Amino acid sequence: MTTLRLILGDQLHQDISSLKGCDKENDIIFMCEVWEEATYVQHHKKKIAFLFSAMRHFSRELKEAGFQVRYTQLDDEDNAGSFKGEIERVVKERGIKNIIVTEAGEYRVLQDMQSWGEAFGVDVDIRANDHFLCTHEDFKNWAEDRNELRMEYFYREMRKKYNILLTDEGKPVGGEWNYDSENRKTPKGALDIPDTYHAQTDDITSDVLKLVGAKFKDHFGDLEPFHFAVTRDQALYALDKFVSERLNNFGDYQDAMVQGEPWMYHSHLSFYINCGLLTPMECIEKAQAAYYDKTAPLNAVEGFIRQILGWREYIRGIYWMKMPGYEAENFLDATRKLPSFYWDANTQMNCLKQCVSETKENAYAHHIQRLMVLGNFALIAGLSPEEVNEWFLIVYADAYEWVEMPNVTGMILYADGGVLASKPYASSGAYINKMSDYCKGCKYKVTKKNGPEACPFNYLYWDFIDRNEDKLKGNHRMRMMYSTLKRMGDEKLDAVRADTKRFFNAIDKGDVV
Ligand code: FAD
Ligand code: DLZ
Ligand code: SF4
Repeated sequence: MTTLRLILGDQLHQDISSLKGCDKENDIIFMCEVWEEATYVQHHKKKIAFLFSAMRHFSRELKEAGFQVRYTQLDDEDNAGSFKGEIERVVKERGIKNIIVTEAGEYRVLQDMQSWGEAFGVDVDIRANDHFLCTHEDFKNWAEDRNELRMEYFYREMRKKYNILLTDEGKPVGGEWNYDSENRKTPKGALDIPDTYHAQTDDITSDVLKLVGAKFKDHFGDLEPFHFAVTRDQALYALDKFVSERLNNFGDYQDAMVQGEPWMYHSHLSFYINCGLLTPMECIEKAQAAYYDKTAPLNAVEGFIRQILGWREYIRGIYWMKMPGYEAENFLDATRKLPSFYWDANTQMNCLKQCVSETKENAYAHHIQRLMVLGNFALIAGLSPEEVNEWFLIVYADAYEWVEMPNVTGMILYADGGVLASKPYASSGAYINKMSDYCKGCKYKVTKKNGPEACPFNYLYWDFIDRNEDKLKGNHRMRMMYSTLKRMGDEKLDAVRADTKRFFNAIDKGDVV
């Protein structure tokens, strides 16, 4: 009996659970590029090109490994345009009775999968994705009965579970679980940042670039230059290059932003981990080995491992715990539309201009740009969670709803009322000025609090605190802000409110702010 084994665009690893026990003689491995997936939001052109090229390369590797692969390209005449339509087509053509698939990363697609059995009269075996390091059940068990969920405690459990950076006595190596306080250096003088990985364009990628250029003209972002890794070998090379060249500085400059340096000392591995080309554990193990080999310091290695073993798994746990319904959360009742400069970078706020331009060019921005510039503005300006979620899902090549949504709804917008983060990550221009050199080249003055020349982050921050007093003043971590607000006096507060009003009026009129 022939079994159909479906592999989605973010499941590109030969060790994926849907391939376990595969009968190479009889079973069909099925992959499809479908219009619905490429357009349910208008993904960045580079993101589509990256996934299609990686999918095509992966299907070639599967064939070389002796699997029988059926692959539908986007422009194939009979392409049904959706996962469901494509599955129906193959099921009918081949008289399929069994489908095996690894569970989808996104709730939307999982729901679709769960309907196939009844719709097509077939047996659908949906298997767990064991590339993630915490199962849904383990996360639920950890989260149950806790008053507050905090990443730090989850992360310590994960360190113990996988015996990562632990002494023989089970204590954290170096004595501390977390070295974040060492990871906030501000760059002084020129940094010597190594080049990022540049993959060569082969025939497969070249075909995909032509296809995407023709079919997705209206989508956001620059298609070229394109230099993502698109095979496992290339992704492994990018990982090794990161560990040998950047990891030693990863910790020190983790929170730093420098104009003209979009990549800094970050790993740029999220694209590859999220689509399956790399496993999270191999990234963790290589970083850990660098510490024991004394080629990278503990603050860097622990910091990097925490992002993957801690944050990434915690974020995913929250997503599945809160879905469905997480997409509708709006604790602060934020309703403002996304300003057009999130698309065209046409703003005089230099920090936002730089971060949006780099996003458009690279389908990448590093964490602190996403959090403290793009996200912080969205929070303090009261932008609608629905619009902000859609933007973040569109613009980054590593974006899938399971990881994007908790970062946006929970981490930057506090729209879940504190499930993910203990307080809103709101800040004025002072933080951006401390951690970057953006303010030097800005029309606005970061030291000015009010008036047309003042940095908009300064008055928007206090307007945010003032506007949300009822909802936030009970949070003990916000106590200091509310006592400062109380001391501010009516005159200053009126100026904050007037500046905020002027700023939003200008945006609403279509002025460049
Ligand atoms: P590094 O700084 O080198 O970190 C190493 C790895 O840790 C990353 O590759 C990633 O796998 C993991 N990681 C770090 N932080 C997080 C986090 N907060 N959540 C999950 N994983 C994390 N990450 C995505 O993968 N996809 C997204 O769509 C996404 N959207 C985000 C939206 C916002 C508003 C914010 C604040 C963060 C978002 N992140 C997202 C998390 C983080 O910004 C990216 O993972 C990171 O910038 C990717 O670049 P890197 O590989 O160079 O990361
Ligand atoms: C992001 C994406 C895009 C743009 N296109 C496809 C596609 O055509 N075929 C496919 O299998 N996967 C694609 N993906 C990744 C899927 O969106 C991802 O697998 C699901 O969202 C996971 O639930
Ligand atoms: Fe951004 Fe304000 Fe600095 Fe300008 S002055 S770059 S708007 S933080």
